[in-house]
Amino acid sequence: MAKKTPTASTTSRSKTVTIHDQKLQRGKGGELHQFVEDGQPVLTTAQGAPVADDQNSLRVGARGPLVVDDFHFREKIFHFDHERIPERVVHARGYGAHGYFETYESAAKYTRADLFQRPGEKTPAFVRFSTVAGSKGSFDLARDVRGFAVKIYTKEGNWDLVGNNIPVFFIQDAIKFPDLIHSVKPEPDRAFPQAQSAHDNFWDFISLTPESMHMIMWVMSDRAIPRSFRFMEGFGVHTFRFVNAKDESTFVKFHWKPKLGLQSVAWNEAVKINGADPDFHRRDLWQSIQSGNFPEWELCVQLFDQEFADSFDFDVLDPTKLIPEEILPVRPIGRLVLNRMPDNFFAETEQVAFMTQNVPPGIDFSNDPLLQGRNFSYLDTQLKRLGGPNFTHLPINAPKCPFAHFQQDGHMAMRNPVGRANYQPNSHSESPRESPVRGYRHFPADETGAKVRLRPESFADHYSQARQFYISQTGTEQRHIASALTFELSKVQIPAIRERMVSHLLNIDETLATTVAEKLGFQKMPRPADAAMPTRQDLKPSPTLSIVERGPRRFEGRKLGILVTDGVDANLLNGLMEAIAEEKAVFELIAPTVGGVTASDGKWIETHHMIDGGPSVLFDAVVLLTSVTAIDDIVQDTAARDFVSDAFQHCKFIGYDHSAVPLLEKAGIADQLDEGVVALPGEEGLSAFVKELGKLRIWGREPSVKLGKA
Ligand code: HDE
Repeated sequence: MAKKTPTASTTSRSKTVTIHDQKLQRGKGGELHQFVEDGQPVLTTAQGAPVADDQNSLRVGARGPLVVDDFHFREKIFHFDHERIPERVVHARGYGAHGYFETYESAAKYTRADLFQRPGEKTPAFVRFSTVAGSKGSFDLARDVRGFAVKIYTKEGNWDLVGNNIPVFFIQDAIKFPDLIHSVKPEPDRAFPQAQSAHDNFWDFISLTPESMHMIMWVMSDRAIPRSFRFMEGFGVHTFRFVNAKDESTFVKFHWKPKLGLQSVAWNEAVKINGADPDFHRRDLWQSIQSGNFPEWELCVQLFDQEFADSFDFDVLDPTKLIPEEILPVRPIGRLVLNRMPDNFFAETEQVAFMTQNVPPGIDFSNDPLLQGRNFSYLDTQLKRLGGPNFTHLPINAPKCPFAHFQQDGHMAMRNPVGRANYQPNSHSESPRESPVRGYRHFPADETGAKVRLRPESFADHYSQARQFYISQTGTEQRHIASALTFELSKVQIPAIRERMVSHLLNIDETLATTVAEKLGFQKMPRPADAAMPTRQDLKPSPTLSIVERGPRRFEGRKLGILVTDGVDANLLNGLMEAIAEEKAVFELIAPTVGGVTASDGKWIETHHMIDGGPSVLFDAVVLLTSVTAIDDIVQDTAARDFVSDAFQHCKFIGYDHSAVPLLEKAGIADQLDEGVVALPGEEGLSAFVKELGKLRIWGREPSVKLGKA
């Protein structure tokens, strides 16, 4: 059959071309796959046959049975029935974004990793944030560790730094991982609770696992309820190795530091966010990237040699320990910017396969037994989840550098090797060859020893760093840890588990232990837990471990909630919106009804939320801009009262127009006003008010808040 030449370039994307007198559209991959009629693509089957009717299945007569000839129906339902793949056994709920890594300066002295050689060079990256325990459909603000998994598509292969937002881990040996995870997941007989550690099984396991105490302090702190993915740190956790071109090794620990500083929410707030917006974290990332506010982290490293490792108080192979930044400062070597959301959640965020063993030349492992166990585990999980060995063919997982190997066939093979030879060695000159110079060389560590099952003595101190973390927190943060422990243990039904936990707390901090015991109604204190290493080291506080100490002091990247009514002072509102934009923050307007309000200048202002759908827990600070004519109605609205009393209880700044005073009264806070409740425009003006918001919270208010007096 004579073929017509396409009328458009075959390399162009999303262009319409004409072949065989038919208009066809190119897909993003350049493939010809869509008929076009009147500018709109024609629906087809997966085999490409145009579909005439997608509303009615093929049947005999108007009311007769369906017929098996209906291949379109069969294919459509078949595919739908197979849409689900197993969710990740841990970190099932996640959200990802694309971006790039930019190198600050050459780190060639320490590593030959190609991505760290040339200052200013950008390398594509994909990041997936996650919670650990909850299933895919669970809520974002669970008290949980957050995954912080980064895939960097380097010119010498993908590097996956599969980290968390907490620098230590619960266990020291990967063989305990299934037990840890079974204990935190819903209990097997009753299948609840979902996405919660507050239940017997988790605390039973933890209280029998003293090595988890350091991590438990972190998980009970506000680190486990971050305000946004954008405001949390990431950690590689384990000690890795950098290896340079001379095959010299330097130990390295990786840290991601958010440019906008650290921020978490309060527990009461987290609980309410989960109801108001279970997608709070993913919506936040989506909105900030879509609006061009690209989140950014610096990649920092702690570099050290064997001599430092030998002199350090703890074993650097023990993943339940960190190296305080005050002892070994972090050094920024590049930055990560997230600037593009995936086109399709499933294709990218769900199918992305992270594996700790994905390292390019120049990055190597240490003997951390948890890391080594992980290197073994991640390949299996991808095979199970993605259904075959060719998951590296999926665009999100494929390297972006050239690659050539002899792996072939298998389910869903999309890129089989070309040419005649599919074996090595061969005598074909065009066929790929090993390269001893460029190729990955494992660091030739000298390893000897008997084959044994044991835990090294150097891993035995489980309490010193747990205490160090606790004493490094501000009073507010310490109170939050005590409340979190009390809440979690209050859900434990077996008294012996609660007691066992308090006996560990006694080895960490006596006041913490007594506070928790009192709140749990203990009649007498248990004995301190027996410790594998009886003497706890008296470590100095490490202020870098506190969130509050290292707050951002800026409102940039945060969100103000402005409650408005009809008659709102137009000047005040416009001034506030300008001040917020100047600070590179954002705002949303909340109104008593859906749609909008009419301002004092007669102009209609569209609003984002009706008050019931826009509670103050969704914002970092709030402002009440009402009017004398509307205030009588709004004070009757319980959602409006909660808006104010929650903001107050959560120690947020509240700005208000003088007409809103009755709302403060109705919310029961009028006699407790402090420096965080500010009459607007205020003596210093709106810009000064917005600058002040950078303090984020008036934590000093927390112990004295009294609600319900209206
Ligand atoms: Fe993971 N972990 N893990 N983990 N992990 C998985 O791999 C595992 C550990 C982490 O967004 C699984 O693809 C073992 C520490 C993140 O896709 C699985 C051990 C740290 C993610 C697995 C650990 C992590 C995972 C499940 C004990 C922080 C999500 C699905 C030795 C440094 C990645 C998957 C994503 C996912 C195994 C411990 C981080 C089963 C055996 C420590 C961020 O392979």
